[in-house]
Amino acid sequence: MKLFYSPASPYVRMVSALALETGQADSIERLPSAAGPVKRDASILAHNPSGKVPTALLEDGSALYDSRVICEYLDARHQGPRLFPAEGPARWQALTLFALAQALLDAALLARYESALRPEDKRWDDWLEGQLAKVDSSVAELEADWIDRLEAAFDIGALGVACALGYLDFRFAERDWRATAPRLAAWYAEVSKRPSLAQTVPQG
Ligand code: 99T
Repeated sequence: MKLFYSPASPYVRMVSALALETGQADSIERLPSAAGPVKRDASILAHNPSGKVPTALLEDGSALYDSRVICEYLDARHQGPRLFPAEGPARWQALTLFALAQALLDAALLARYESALRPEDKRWDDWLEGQLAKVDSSVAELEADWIDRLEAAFDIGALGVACALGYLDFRFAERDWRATAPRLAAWYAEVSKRPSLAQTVPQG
């Protein structure tokens, strides 16, 4: 599989970490890319109209996106224990937790683009605060309602949450999400030791 890649992207990190967890990292060829919401990358656009990373290319040239689909595709392709539970409540809980991690990230990324990309005279503080409030309420929900499950099982939901929290450390270190989420912070410190996460710390 070929993968349009960015070392800063938490969504790409989910794919890379899952590939490491499932012993498939060597089968992925990284393609350099420069995805951006304003200046778009024509090489990605040729395969994915959103122009976003991750975008994967299969042997037959067909494209797979987004991170959720690529993760589930890779998980279906190996023989070891699955990160996507196959059925029952475990599956729906894992997918909901994964969706929560994605929603946290979507809000964080919009906040990042607002403050790093948008010209200063066009910024709207209330909108930025609205995105950061989504990040904060997601962290609060993880601490209050998901922490027992996070401590009990490492599945696609937990992997997604770890990548989301890693992105907060990477781009929003000054906001200190740990201050209001001590159990989540302790869980994250432990889970970050997994080679799949230790080897994919965001850079850029
Ligand atoms: O918005 C764009 O056009 C370019 N942005 C991206 O490609 C980001 C890179 S993270 N990726 C996504 O938004 C993917 C979201 C999708 N739902 C998925 O794959 O799950 C860049 C982070 C940073 O540099 O701070």
